[in-house]
Amino acid sequence: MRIIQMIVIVISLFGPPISLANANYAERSEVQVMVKRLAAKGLNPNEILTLMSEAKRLDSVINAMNRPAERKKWKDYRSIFLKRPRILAAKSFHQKHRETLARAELELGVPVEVILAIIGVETYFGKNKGSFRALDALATLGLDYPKRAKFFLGELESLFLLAREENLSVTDLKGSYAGAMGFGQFIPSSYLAYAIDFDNDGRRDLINNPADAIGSVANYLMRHGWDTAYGVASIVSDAAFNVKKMESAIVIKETGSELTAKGVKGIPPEWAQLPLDVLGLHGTEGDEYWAVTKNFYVITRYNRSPLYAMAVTQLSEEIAKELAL
Ligand SMILES: [Ca+2]
Repeated sequence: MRIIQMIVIVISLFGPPISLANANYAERSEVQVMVKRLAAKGLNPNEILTLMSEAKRLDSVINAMNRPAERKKWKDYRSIFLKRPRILAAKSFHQKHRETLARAELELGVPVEVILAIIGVETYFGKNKGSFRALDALATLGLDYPKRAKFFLGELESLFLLAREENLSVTDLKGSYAGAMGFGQFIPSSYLAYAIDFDNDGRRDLINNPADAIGSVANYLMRHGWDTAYGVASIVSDAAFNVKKMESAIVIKETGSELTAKGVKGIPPEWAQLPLDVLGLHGTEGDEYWAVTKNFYVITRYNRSPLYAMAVTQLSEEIAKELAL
């Protein structure tokens, strides 16, 4: 009797926590609604429910959502991405994919160094594509993270549509804690909308095919309005009065000459007629102010954080210098 009790205790201490691992997401009312919508688009409801019953709630995903890198100040954020090894990794990725990158710039109008900087910041050129199952990450956030539930439930739905469209297995798809996948970390809805087959093999593979990833990053920026006619950001001074909140979202509204007339110094003369905003950042040597163009805004369509967009901008400049582009 005692031995049996001990065995029971040992099993309950060290055995698999079956009831905890399985959150029974298939039974949730939100999932039933999602399944109905997907069924209306021709997906098999039983297959989706089976997959949802296999989806796991991951506390690590919720914890990661609650401490994003974007909460850092610019001086700390910058040092994560503007390091020498990442610039050298860009160089070696460029050596391998030089022709594809050049073709992306030619056909889609986004500079090679900007494409490289995005892939470099997102995944260190494919080295850190993420090891969370997209199904688990999106189910956890869509069903157990009320703050962003609506958004992530939408992405979960897109994940099923994506798997059908690209003939992928939902349970094989891996990515970040937020369900972003592949070299450029596309969330499922972006994958569906902006991924392109850039090597013409009949598939859009952003996870294992760097050519498709390169073309798709460029396509994403092009479709959001990238304009090769002008730059991204230029440092200015005497601009503090024009910045309501440091390190906050930008609104492109005043032209360069309007800002100059108000007293902002250092706006590039070729930006006189261009709509701009001024971004304030807490830099290593105190507060710094940048005039930013619509291209900067376009980068924030990839990731809303202005710190992210500035990291991409500055990394792209370092890469351009290194590659003599
Ligand atoms: Ca392809």
